[in-house]
Amino acid sequence: MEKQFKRTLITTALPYANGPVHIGHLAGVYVPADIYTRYLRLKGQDVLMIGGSDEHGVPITLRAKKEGITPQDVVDRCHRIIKQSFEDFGITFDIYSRTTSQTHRQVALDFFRALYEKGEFIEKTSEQYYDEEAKQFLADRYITGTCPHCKNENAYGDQCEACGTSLSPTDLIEPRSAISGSKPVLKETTHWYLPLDKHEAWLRQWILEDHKEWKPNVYGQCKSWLDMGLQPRAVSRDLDWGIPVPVEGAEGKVLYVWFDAPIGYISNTKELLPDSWETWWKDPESKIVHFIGKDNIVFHCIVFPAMLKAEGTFCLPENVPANEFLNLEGDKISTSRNWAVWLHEYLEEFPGKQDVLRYVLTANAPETKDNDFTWKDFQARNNNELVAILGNFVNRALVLTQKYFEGKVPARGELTEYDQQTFTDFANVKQDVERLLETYHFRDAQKEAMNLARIGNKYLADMEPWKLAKTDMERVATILNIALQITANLTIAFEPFLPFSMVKLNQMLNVEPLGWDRLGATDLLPEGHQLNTPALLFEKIEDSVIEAQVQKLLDTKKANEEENYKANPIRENINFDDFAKLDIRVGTVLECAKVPKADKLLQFRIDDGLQQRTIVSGIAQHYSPEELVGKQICFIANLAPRKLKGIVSEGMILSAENFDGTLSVITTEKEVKPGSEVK
Ligand code: B3M
Ligand code: ZN
Repeated sequence: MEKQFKRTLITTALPYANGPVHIGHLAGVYVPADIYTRYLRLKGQDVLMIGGSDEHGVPITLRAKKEGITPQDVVDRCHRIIKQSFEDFGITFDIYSRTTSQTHRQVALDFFRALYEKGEFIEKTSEQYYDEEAKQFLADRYITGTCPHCKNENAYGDQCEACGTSLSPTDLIEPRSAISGSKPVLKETTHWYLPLDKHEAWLRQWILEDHKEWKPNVYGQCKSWLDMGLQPRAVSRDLDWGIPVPVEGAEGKVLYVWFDAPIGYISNTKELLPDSWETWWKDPESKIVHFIGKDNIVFHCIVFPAMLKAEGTFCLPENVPANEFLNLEGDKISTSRNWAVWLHEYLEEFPGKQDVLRYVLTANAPETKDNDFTWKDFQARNNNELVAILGNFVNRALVLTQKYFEGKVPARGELTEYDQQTFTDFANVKQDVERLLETYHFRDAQKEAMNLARIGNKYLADMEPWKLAKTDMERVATILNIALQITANLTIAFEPFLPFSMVKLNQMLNVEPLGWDRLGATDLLPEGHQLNTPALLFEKIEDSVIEAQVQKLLDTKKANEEENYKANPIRENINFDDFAKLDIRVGTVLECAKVPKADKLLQFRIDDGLQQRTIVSGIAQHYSPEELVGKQICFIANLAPRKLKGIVSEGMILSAENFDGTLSVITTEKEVKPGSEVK
């Protein structure tokens, strides 16, 4: 038997307050969380939905620097916009607060102190790069230099993007600070670490044995982390933006953003319920569910639970139904490249159409794999489903009732077999929707609700009451009564998914929300009940509107490409002799395999015309090894051999880098003999 809980605490990932929110946020976290919350509330359960902005961390300081304002200015502005967008889309938080609040600072500090005093941290001193001009320690991404492996001059402190090797900042030759451009110096710094390795055993049991019901994408990611072995994680940073570490001698150090952010769930609960928040977090009768995106899985399934366990008085989450990513028209959504549909812009361009977006994002939710949002699909789902099925059915039922019965629910006479069958067809809707919602299958749950509308639509189309009106008004009355009962059921079933439209529909039906428990009933509207004048629930979206949205994205793409070109201008001229030094050849790929422990590298065996040679290339994220075997590729044949991850690479495979960073290897247009020169 599944455990029954007294109350449910629903948390939603705290978005970084360094920009507005987009459809990816809604689809991944907030719409499913809102559907779940609304559903539980409709069931009369005790539930809280907690949200807020994540206002610390390096990206916010960078944004501030770029704009010449303070980090506080950045988060004040972004928090306001984000909060408004959520409100506009009907995301029904019980509280939406922020991690710069006083309550949060206090709760986070107390949490840190509790762990510190219990000896749950280890302290480690290491040497890290320090920018003497900017007077600050440098995060890995803010150090650039020459890659020791391929000599790329613009490698980052954590990775060389040219050859794919992961680095630590001290590997770089001639490091430079990305902030001031000066040469950073190594300086000792002490930080506090959460020894995750100490928590590994119970985490394995708790996740891998006790929570086999978690979504496969979540379970799988946890398993691979646990199988790799957990390492201590620093919970502090050298930074001037954040919550100062409350320990003597920790000047200039703040809590790592991923330490304080999940504590934000707790502080926001406390801000909302100063007297009873602890019940929600500490009573084993509370069910805690974290709604997040897939990039946050490790923090919510491993790090935060370890923090809670170390503290000792909190409950662990019961489930973490993380979603995969939503892409936009085939490309990854990106704030910095402006590749997104921003919620505030959507509402300006599609006023009043919140539910259309909620519907489409749920219908196409990235529940098990990454999915793509396209404007064509948006239009098709609106026109073919919301308008043609749900809207059409409801409208016919209401308009015909106005026409033949002055808007009063007509009396139901004797039922035919078909009528009975129609009732039977949706008798299970409540049970089905509940089962799906309770197991976080939101797309399928919404499909069930739409199925109810399909049943209604088919019923009216088959019965054709408009034809019977000339001969058999009694029959028409029965048919419309049934259609109206289905309509009333739709207002219940769709309430968690399409809240705005169901307010309208309830208004047209002249009823207060009918109550979840009555879903499936066939007597929701009594005979003689007066309906209000109907209006259209949804309207068709024309091609021109969709084309304008697609054009807007094409313009963004073009602007990005121009920008990229500017950032990557043609280099200065060289002599022919310089070019002639390069010996570029065609080779045939004989074998290709992934390099262990290097997620970007592929190892090739190439037929170069004369013999075979090994080449290592950083394209593993763009090709699977099988795809390349048998292909003719171009490579630099006279590049001095060098070692990558212990393998001697004899040459370099040429590929074109798209502006979005994707790579495409260069092949020949016609087949040529291996060893042919490229000139
Ligand atoms: N702000 C990362 C993100 O927006 C982070 C989530 C915090 S949840 C506690 O993806
Ligand atoms: Zn390199």
